[in-house]
Amino acid sequence: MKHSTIRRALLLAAAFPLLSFAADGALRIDDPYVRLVPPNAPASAAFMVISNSGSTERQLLKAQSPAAKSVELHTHINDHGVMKMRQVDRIAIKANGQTELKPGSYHIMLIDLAQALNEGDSVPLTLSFDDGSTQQISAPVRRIQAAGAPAPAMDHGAMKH
Ligand SMILES: [Cu+2]
Repeated sequence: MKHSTIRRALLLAAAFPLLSFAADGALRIDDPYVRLVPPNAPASAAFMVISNSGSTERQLLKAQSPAAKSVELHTHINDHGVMKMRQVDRIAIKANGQTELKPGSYHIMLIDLAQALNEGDSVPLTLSFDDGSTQQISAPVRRIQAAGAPAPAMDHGAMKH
């Protein structure tokens, strides 16, 4: 009972991520999700689209979540044909632009998961930006189809942290 109340609250938070931002309206988070990984996987990643309708570039500086011991901002680089993950200090969202966090590109790395993820679980995330604002979102755990896209999307599990 208590659990379902919490889940409902998380779903509401996911449905109305803009409420806390109504006054300013510059940053919007769309379609957040966390990759479903096998029960014993040490890490997963969160993806989303961050839109900036303001006239100045914004930077995502930090992400936090109770779902993992450590949360890092990552990107992928192409190192002589091999896709590798790298930690980054920040992820920029251009003025009047958007940045997509997606497999093979920018992502929020969830390292040392607190518990196994199940499809449909909601993972709370707090995002901190360079203007001092924060956004609390809830990202559902989703199965990602590999759909014939081999290396870039598949190498998460093999990466060492
Ligand atoms: Cu990563």
